[in-house]
Order: sequence, then C-alpha cells, then structure tokens
Amino acid sequence: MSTTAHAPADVTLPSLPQTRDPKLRHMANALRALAMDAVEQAKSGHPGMPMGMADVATVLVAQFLRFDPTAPDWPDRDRLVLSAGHGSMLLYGLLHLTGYPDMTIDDLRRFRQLGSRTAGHPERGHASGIETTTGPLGQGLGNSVGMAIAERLLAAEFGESVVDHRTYVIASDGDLMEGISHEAASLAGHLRLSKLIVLYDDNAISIDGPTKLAFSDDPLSRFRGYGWAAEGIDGHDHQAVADAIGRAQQSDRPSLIACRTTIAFGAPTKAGTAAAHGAPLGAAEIAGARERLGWNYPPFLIPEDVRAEWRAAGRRGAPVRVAWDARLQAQPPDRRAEFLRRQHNELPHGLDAAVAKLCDDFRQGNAKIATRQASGAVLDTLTKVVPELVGGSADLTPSNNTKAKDQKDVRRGDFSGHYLRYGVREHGMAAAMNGITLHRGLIAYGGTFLTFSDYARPAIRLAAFMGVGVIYVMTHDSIGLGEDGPTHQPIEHLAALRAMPGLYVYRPADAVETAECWALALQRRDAPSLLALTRQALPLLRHDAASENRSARGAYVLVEGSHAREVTLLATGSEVSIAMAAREMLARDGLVAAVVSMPCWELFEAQPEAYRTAVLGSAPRVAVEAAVQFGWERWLGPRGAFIGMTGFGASAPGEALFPYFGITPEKVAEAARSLL
Ligand SMILES: Cc1ncc(C[n+]2csc(CCOP(=O)(O)OP(=O)(O)O)c2C)c(N)n1
Repeated sequence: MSTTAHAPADVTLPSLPQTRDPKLRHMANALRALAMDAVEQAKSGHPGMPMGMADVATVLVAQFLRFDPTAPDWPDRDRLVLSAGHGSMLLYGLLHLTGYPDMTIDDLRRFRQLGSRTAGHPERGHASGIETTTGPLGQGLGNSVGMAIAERLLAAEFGESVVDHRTYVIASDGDLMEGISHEAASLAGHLRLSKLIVLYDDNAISIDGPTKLAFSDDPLSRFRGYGWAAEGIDGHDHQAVADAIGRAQQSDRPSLIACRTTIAFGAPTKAGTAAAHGAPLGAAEIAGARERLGWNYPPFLIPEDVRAEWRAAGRRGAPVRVAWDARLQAQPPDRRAEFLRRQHNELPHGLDAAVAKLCDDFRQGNAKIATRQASGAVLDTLTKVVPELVGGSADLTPSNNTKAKDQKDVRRGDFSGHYLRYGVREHGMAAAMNGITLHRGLIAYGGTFLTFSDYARPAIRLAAFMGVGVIYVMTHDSIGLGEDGPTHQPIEHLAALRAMPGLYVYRPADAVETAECWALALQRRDAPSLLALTRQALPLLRHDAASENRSARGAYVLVEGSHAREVTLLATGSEVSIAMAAREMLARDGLVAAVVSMPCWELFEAQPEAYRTAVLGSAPRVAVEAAVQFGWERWLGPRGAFIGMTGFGASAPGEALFPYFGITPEKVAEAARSLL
C-alpha cells in the first residue's frame, strides 16, 4: 500500500497484476464478463471502467456494503452511488449477481434497449438499488455528500440504533476533474462527513487518452487539503482494497481511496488504453480477455459456484436488517411512527391549517412585503409543522430569508440543527439537496439569487429528471433587485427554467400567493419546485378570504372585468400589481380589462381546457413580465402583446429601472389600447 500521491502514470500495456484472492478474483471476473458481453450485445457502452473497478467493487460489496436485495429500500442500508455513471454495467452486474429480483440476466441482455431497466447510464426508478441517476460526471459525488449529511441529521434526530450507515461512492477521473467535485468535497471536509467513502478509479485514462493530457493534479493532496483522509492503493489487490476501506471506516474524516487500476483489466490489447473506455471491445478482444482472465464460459453465463458466492454476499445483510427492524420496533410508538411517516414521504397533518392561518394573517395585516420576506415568514411557521424541512443557502441567508427563526445551524460534530451553511457553492448545494431528499426522511430547500440558478442548473435538471421534491428559494427575481445591476438581474432565467420538463416554477404576486405556492411546493413530493421571489416590497393583492388555494390551478382570474372583458392582462409576480394599475387606467378610459395572475405555468397547463379557456378569455391579451418574452407566445394568442425585457438590465434603483425599460402600467395600458 502506498500512501503517497500518484502522478497520472504513463500508460503502458500492463502485465496482469497480482489479484490475490482466487475466490474474489473469480467473482470480479463475473462482473468483467457481464460488462464485456452486455456492451458487445448492445453494440455500445463502456466496458473499460467496470472491468477496471471490478476488484474494488467486489471487495466493497462482498465484504463491506450493508444491503439486502430482498428489501432494497431498507432505510438503514449503506448507500452506494456510482458517480461514474458511464460504468453502469458495473452496477447492473452487482445488482444482478447479488440477487436483486428486478435485475435479471435478461435485463442485462437488454442493456441500453428501449424500455429496459438497464439504461445507458443508471436511472433512479428503473431498478431497485439505483440510488440516484448518474451520468453527468460529478453529480453522483455531489448527491453522496447530501446523502451523508442526511444520515447524520437523521441519526441526531432518531438515534444511531435506527440510523447508522455509510455512503460509498465510485468515482472516476472525470468526476474529480469536474468543478462540482471541488464544491462537494470541500463541503464534506468542512462538515467532517466521516461516513462518506469515495473509491476513486485512478486509471489515468479518459476519453481523449491519458489523463496527463489535461490533468496533473495530485488528488490525494487536494483532498487532504479539504480535510479528508486520502490514500492510494493498488485497486487490483483485494487485501489492499479491504484494508483501505477498513481504515476509512475508522477515520474521523471523509475518505478518498485512490485505487490505481487498469482500464479494461484483462483485455489483451485494449487494457490501459482509451480505446476501452466507451466502445465494445470486439469479438477477438473479448475472446482474448476470457482467456487471460481464465473465464471460459459463454456470454451471459455465470457458473454456479461463482453465482453462489455472489448470492451469499447478497444474503449477508438480511440478519443485520432483521436486527435493525427489531430495534425500530423497540422505539417509542410515536418516534417509530414519525420515522416511518418520513420514510413514506407523507406530509404531517396540520400543513393546510397552518398555511390557511398564514394567509389570514397576511390579509389581516395587509402585508406589503417582498415575497422573499413573505417566504421567510412562511418558513417560520412551516419549519415548526414540517420537521423534515432542512434549509440552507449558498451564502445568501439574509437575502434569501431562508433561515427560520428557530432553525439551528448544522455544524461539524453537531448535526442537531436543520440549517445548512452551504457556502458559496450553488452547484454543490443543489446536488447535495438532491442527495438529502433522495435519502428519504428529509426535504431539502435551499436558496440563492435567481440569476445564479445557472450555477445550479445541472443538478436542478437531475432533480427534475428523477422527480426529487426539492424546493429552490430563488430571490432577487428581476430588474426589481436594482443596484446590483445587470450581472445579478435575471432576464432569460424564468424562460430557461420553465423550459425544463418536470420543474414547477412559481412566481407569486404577493404574500398570500407566496404562502400558497410554498404549500404546493411542499405537497409535490415527486418533482422539484422553484420559488422566484422579489427583493422589493409588493402590495397585497389577494384580499379574498377564499379557503381554496387559488394558486393550485396555476393561473386564475384575480379581477374580472366589470362586464364583458375587452382585454385580458396576464402577469406573474411583481408585475401583477403593474397589470392591476393598468386595469384601472383602462377603466378610466371606459375599457374593460380582467387581470390574470399566473404563478405557475406548469400547473395551469395541466388544467382542463375549459378552465384554461375561461381564464384566458377570448379578448385580446397583453402579458407583462420583467423578463424575456420567450415562451409567452403560447398564452398570448395570435393578437397578443408583450411588455418585458429584450436585453440585459442596468445598475440603478429598482424603481428607476421599471420605467427605464418601459415596464409600467402606462405601457401595458397603451399596448392594450393598441390591440382594440
Ligand atoms: C459532465 C459530463 N461531461 C462529459 C461527459 C462525457 N464523458 C463520459 S465519461 C468521460 C470521461 C472519461 O474518463 P474517466 O472519468 O476517467 O472514465 P474512464 O475512462 O476511466 O472510464 C466523459 C468526458 C459526461 N458524462 N459528463
């Protein structure tokens, strides 16, 4: 075992390194063969990484990982994240061999085919045992930090007799090159997430060739600098792998184990080369690999003795789980019920009543506040009613109003709080939020400025894709933020976020809508929600004492015309009050306008056509939103007009910017008149 950092080595054709344990070697060869065969059959895929990491994965899964294929959702299982998602056949092979019932040999034969569980990259929900969707490099590592945080938070809340597991990650050079790996590892080191163990496939090869073409970092020094334990080992030496994992388990820090491996280990001419990264090896190379590995079986055939070893590895966890079950049963009934409620993703009773009371309070106080401020007040209440909420912000807590009054910070060594100081790490935050929420038992929300949603977007996309119910609190949602200027003023962000399938984008118009949108975001446990909130104060528009959550239909008629409408004014967020003022101007001219508030397009789209038609009306429409028009066409109809932004903003007080960019009641009224 070497504890010094490796510089990425020259890649020379390796002689087969010593693999010490014959039983483990055979088990690892089963993984190699399945990867070669499935990629060959699919005529596409990545055989190199699974073949290189087969020894490491075998030791981890057969000797350390705590799991039970008969109860894949066992809450206290170890989490295994394949961050290098291109090596998906490694995970599928493991799931199959250890006996997950929904990963059959036929599923492996159908690798990468339409409708199969075995997608090109692992997709959560396709098969049990896939903890998160990976493929975009670095995301899995980011998720794993969230999972490790969730484990500590739940252990602090429910006790280590119920929550005490580890998070293991298999990561590649690409994972470590991606910027998000810095944010994720830095946060993990800061919080000393000692139960996070990363097995890094240090094979010195990526797609372009040897990593030294682009990468001369010393990952061990780098991770030590973050406060991790880090060591390098021979990733084909089973004992070295086991010893290193054993040390990592004892460490008081997160651990990086750099496993020096040979990509496509066993392949006669392609091992150690980029040619083995992402293409079938070909019949001759596979035949040569079978010979070198001593694997003399036809494609997809696993000999009984090897299968029996793997099945035995898969059965190791069952007694541990049964003992865990008994410990859960021994908990006081209310604690057990609370634990299970959270595991089942059920919200507590009392949420609706709490939101209704908040709306009443806002109405009674005629709350003229920024929607970010309303959101802060909502959180003061909701965090009491929904204890699974875990908040945070990427260093904008006082601006995002994300910290509720009685929330305590999460700190290294003290995980009893529920508020995370994510630091200036939007991408790491969003990826960790996915991990926290995927873990089960907690719901993550996190804040930044709307314009920096771009910095978090790859993780937002995966939340949408997987259907993770995280909640983004994105404030400073338009030129209305003012003096910070055009770098901070979102322009195209609403359009870009609305373009993302599966993401619910909310832009509430006042304090009441803010409470309603928060309730909707919380209720949606199978998709992410994003709240776009203002920096500037807004008048209260919703004086109706409706018990109904009017935002739930996505858009609704806030004020109807006094008689048949001649024009319909559509708006979201801060511009709804502009539309209201325009309506009054038009009324003075004897023109009848209705105002429609559209806090959530995605919900509106899902309404029956009759409702949508009734809301939008048949009169000409004018839309107003302090952002680009992109996307509004669909609501405007053939004769509509749009008042908004056509370029970037400017640095000035917000009140000056709306008239400067022509986003005023006068302009809206003028546009309406021009249509009549
Ligand atoms: C964010 C992102 N960028 C690019 C890719 C495309 N890609 C897949 S694997 C890979 C790098 C391969 O190198 P490495 O991570 O070392 O994997 P190995 O070759 O060892 O399997 C790249 C660039 C990706 N999957 N995700």
